[in-house]
Amino acid sequence: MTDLQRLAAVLDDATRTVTATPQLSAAGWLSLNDAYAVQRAGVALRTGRGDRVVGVKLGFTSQAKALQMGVSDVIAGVLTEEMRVEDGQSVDPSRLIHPRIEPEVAFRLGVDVDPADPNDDPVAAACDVAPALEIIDSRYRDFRFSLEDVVADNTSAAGFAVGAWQSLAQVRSGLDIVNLGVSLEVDGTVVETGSTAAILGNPLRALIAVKRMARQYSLPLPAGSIILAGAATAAVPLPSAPGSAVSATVTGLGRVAITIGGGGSDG
Ligand code: OOG
Ligand code: MG
Repeated sequence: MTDLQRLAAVLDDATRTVTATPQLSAAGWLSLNDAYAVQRAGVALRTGRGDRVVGVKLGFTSQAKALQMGVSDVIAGVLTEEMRVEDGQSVDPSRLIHPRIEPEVAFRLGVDVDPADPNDDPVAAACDVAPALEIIDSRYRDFRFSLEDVVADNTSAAGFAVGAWQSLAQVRSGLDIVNLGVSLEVDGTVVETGSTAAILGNPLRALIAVKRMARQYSLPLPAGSIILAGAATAAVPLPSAPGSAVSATVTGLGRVAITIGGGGSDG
């Protein structure tokens, strides 16, 4: 096992035992390239257990998030099938360390994008768009990290829910997706508001950024990939009370919701 694989195993254990771990960067030698290698090794541990890669997420594409976390470079992580929460379904908070939730926009690729092929246009490849929620759960103590730490930790990815997909071309023919209202609601109360413009000035730029990051860090972008463009607002703590509901609404795109499960006799 290499040192980088060992770090991936530490983060994987933290996830599986629901126990926060010290920041890796404290050791002082982890480069950004190393951090992406740790991320890949961590994803390999998941897929080795039967999980499946379903997409890519971006982080820190909005100022709201960069300011909240004190980290300003755009980062990319991997989404897997086990992270998926169906729209309207519940999440079990006992499997998460200190989860937060944030409203996002999701795209879906209609055709393969070869990150190395300059002729592949990721915006043209995106066929669908939907409102989305992301659950982030840093595996680090106190939800604090450096850029290298958070990349190694698969950008805090823990869960995501996507609302009803709509054809991106159809949406764009009637709606300018560059400035749509975004809100995050907890138990019916709006707790954060923003605009899709917060995402790199235009959420379609997230697709261009994803292709660039995919080329740099060996992330695959096959047809069907889900792309999370990044939160449009700051994240809020995921409520823990069973039955609580969280939703994200993007004007013109619709709404996606999850509820908090657990609290039953199985504890
Ligand atoms: C890192 C992930 C950031 C986003 O949408 O900006 C992110 C974190 O905040 O823990 O997913
Ligand atoms: Mg996010």
